[in-house]
Amino acid sequence: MERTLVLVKPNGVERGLVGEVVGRFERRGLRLRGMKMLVVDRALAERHYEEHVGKGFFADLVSFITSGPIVAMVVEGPSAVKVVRDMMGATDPVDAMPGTIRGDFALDIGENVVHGSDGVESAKREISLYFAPGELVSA
Ligand SMILES: Nc1nc2c(ncn2[C@@H]2O[C@H](COP(=O)(O)OP(=O)(O)O)[C@@H](O)[C@H]2O)c(=O)[nH]1
Ligand SMILES: [Mg+2]
Repeated sequence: MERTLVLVKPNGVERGLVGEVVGRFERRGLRLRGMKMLVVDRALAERHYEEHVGKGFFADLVSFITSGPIVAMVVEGPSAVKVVRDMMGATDPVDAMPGTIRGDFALDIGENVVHGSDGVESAKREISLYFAPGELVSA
């Protein structure tokens, strides 16, 4: 079993896609172990996206992720990191396959509706940024 962090980004919340995104994971058989709505502040955004510090799009990335409420969730299942990434589709929605979340609901790389951790270690780090241990439930 693995756990991964999923965010519905501000445009996904604004567009009313939270249920759509959560429903896809639930119907696939993945389990929700924690979920909350919050507004990300600059400090959390910079820690979350620390691997992208110095890149040309970093300022836009921080500005966007802090621009409105997001929904953060911990999703659990077999190979959850890969399964979720596959269901989200390519980072650039123009390259994302139809049937994926980004392939069905996005066209702009900067506003690609969802975030999913890219590995088991980054998932642990990112989950701890958004959730205290007591906020997560066990199987
Ligand atoms: N504007 C812009 N945004 C980007 C670019 N690359 C990545 N991003 C954004 O930064 C986020 C984090 O990048 P990355 O970790 O590489 O992609 P992800 O793991 O698929 O979300 C992506 O989801 C995009 O929203 C880029 O070249 N231009
Ligand atoms: Mg990433």
